[in-house]
Amino acid sequence: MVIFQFKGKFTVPAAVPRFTEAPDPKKVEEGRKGAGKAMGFDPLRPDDQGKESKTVWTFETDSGYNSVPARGIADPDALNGVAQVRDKGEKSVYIGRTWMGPLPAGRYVGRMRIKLEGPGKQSMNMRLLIHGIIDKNIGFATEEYKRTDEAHTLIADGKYHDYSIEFEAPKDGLAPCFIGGAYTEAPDDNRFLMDRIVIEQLERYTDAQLALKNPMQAPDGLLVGGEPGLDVLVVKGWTWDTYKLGEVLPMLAGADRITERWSNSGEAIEFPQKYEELFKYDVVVLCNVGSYWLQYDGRKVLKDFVEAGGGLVVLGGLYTLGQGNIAGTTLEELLPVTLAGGREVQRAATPLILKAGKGGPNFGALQWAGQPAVYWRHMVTPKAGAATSLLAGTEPALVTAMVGKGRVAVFTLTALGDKVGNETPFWQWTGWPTVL
Ligand SMILES: [Ca+2]
Ligand SMILES: [Ca+2]
Repeated sequence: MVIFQFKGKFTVPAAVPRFTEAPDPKKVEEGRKGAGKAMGFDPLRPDDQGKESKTVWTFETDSGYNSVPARGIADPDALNGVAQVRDKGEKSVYIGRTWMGPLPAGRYVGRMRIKLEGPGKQSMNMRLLIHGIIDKNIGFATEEYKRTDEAHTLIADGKYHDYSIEFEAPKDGLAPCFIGGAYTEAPDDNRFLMDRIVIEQLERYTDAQLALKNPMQAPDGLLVGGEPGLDVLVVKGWTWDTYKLGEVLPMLAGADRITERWSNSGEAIEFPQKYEELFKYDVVVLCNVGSYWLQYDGRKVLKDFVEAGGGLVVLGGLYTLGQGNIAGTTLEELLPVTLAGGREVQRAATPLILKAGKGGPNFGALQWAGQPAVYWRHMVTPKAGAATSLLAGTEPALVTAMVGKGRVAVFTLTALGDKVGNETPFWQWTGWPTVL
């Protein structure tokens, strides 16, 4: 049980409440396959329709960064107790929410939860803005205006209703803005409230769909590798230092041949989007990095880079592989493993001891006496034809395969967990830098 204390005091009950029901195995399984997104609604409110899944995002109009100059007011009907308001006496105010994203490419509907307290004519104009891509105005009004479009008619019955706007995000990483104005001809008689905007994905575009919209091809004659010598592009996500990337890569390539990009929680910041930018490297290392922020262009360029002879190393963690929204992308096609899904990083019942497997590289000569151990690992499966040159217990720890002229290596282990006995966490083992 996790208790969040927002205000006041909470006393833990003297007698710990017992669980009266065993967990539903079907729900547990569903949860394991989910995206692992944080909840954005209040599960204690039965009227909260904020169904949470990897395709629904809830944006309160009174929290998060919002550049719409709107005012919040306490409202018991608002799902989080606060809504934007055009109060009595006000003829016209700004309402809305900006930067609702980043979203993966696809088709969406934005549902605005709005309450009108009558009587009198009221209207709302909503500007749907995705910078550089969409900028259009959608009008909504009460029926006194005798609008014929039912979907755009506002209901002034003192209750919250959802009003929808559909839109397309033609590429990954966009963040729509709903910038609106609420207006009335009878400011002393009525009030307008906007609680939240729920963005629901109607269709996610696969990379195959995006490829049709956006054909890309490496320029003729462009070769992988750039200057002579090893050039490495590394995206340093969380636990990069535990993995000792900061020591190992300079030993391999020399510090001046390493280009760093950063990732906080899976997003690769400023990953190359053009063939000429990526093909000057020999190897790309993605440490705990997911697919969204590579964007379609970055994923496609990376796939063509590997097929043309580049190397790709993927290091496991909470934000990558099945937990990095890689399924359905060109990145998934590159991987020598089949992903398990949104909860695939799981703790081993007992530490899994690393040992040499089959196929190159040959790790047989390393000092195995230290019992290098893995605690949490991705529950992924090697694809046919892949080599498993490192094992954790009997499970694959390093899986490699040729893809076109290039090679891909996936470490299914994560640098997470605590020592429990005489074993050594693998990242503290003397052989680990050699393996990496
Ligand atoms: Ca609200
Ligand atoms: Ca080179």
